[in-house]
Amino acid sequence: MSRDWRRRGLKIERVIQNSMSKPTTYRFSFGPWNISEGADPFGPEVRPAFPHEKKYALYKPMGFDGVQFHDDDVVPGIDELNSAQISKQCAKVKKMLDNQGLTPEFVAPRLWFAPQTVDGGYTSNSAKDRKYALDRTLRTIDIAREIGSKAVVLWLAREGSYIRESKNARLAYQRILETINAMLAHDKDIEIWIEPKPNEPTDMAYVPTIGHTVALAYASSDPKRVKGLIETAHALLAGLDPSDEMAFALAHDKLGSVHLNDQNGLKYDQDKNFGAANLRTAYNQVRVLEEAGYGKKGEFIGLDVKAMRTQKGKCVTSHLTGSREIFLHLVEKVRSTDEKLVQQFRDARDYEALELYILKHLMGIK
Ligand code: GLO
Ligand code: MG
Repeated sequence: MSRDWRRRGLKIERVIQNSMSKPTTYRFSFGPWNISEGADPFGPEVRPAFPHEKKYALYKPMGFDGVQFHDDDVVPGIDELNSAQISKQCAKVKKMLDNQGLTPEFVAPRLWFAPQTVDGGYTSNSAKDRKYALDRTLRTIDIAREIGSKAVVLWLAREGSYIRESKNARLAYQRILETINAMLAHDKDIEIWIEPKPNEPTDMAYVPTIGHTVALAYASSDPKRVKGLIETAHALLAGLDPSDEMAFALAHDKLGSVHLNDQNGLKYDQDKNFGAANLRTAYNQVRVLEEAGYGKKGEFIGLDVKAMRTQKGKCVTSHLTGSREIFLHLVEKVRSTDEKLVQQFRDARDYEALELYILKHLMGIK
């Protein structure tokens, strides 16, 4: 074991001890797109539109303190505006956030809608389109700073391919790294949180897992400022366990945020309510976060959940409050797990007994 790893091990132990001594008070966030009108690829909206501006007043009463933004959630029509107009709009949003007592958790460049990003942004084969993607990303950093956010999220939606031969994958990875370095150079304080996803909309994405994210972070010009955002459904789509993905990021001190939700098998990205498909997997995500003291430095419990299309109503939010509630119940389950007993089962290598204990604990059976 190298010195560095031993030191990191000790640091992790300290974090665990700290997290045990004082329970975390969790703060929650979501993005305005999580209140939607129910459109899917096969049909239109089924609920009346509810304007973004009105959504922000709902956060606090629902128990949420953080707002996740796309650049054009902050500045609608961003591509048509000059920098003075963008700054003016940012000041307006900042004032609204301050008035509501809300924290802007992050801003993400929406690089999957514009005609310039049809075949990817940073990894497009067109130099002109790559320039559009970079310019828009640097503008996103400025927006984040102006509204008081310390992080930019890169969900690399179209950085991938539909057929392998369409792009040079090695070059694509280098271009993603160059972009990250250009972002770090543009602003000396901003953090970059990459949100990996293995597919959808592309068939094969270039940064499919947190392992890829962490490798990019270490290869970058300022590894401390490059982290990951792990979404439950994305990890499951990659055939991986979301709690192990989170544990990997946490072991490297690289978990910027999470998008908790759920996913019923290898299908389209479902963004189901947290715990809805697999309560035990949800419990294990909470367990990993709680054990590492996640949230103690102000990290948010971010949700990325979608209301069912079948749900009636003008402004459906029950999937958000429900997911938050389940998270908090699972925190109680984690805190009331008999860790001494778990240790005894581990020592005896009696994982059958451990499994039964966990299942009964989750079901509330003594
Ligand atoms: C889609 C992603 C997406 C991002 C959001 C923030 O699969 O989860 O919702 O989280 O655009 O970048
Ligand atoms: Mg997400």
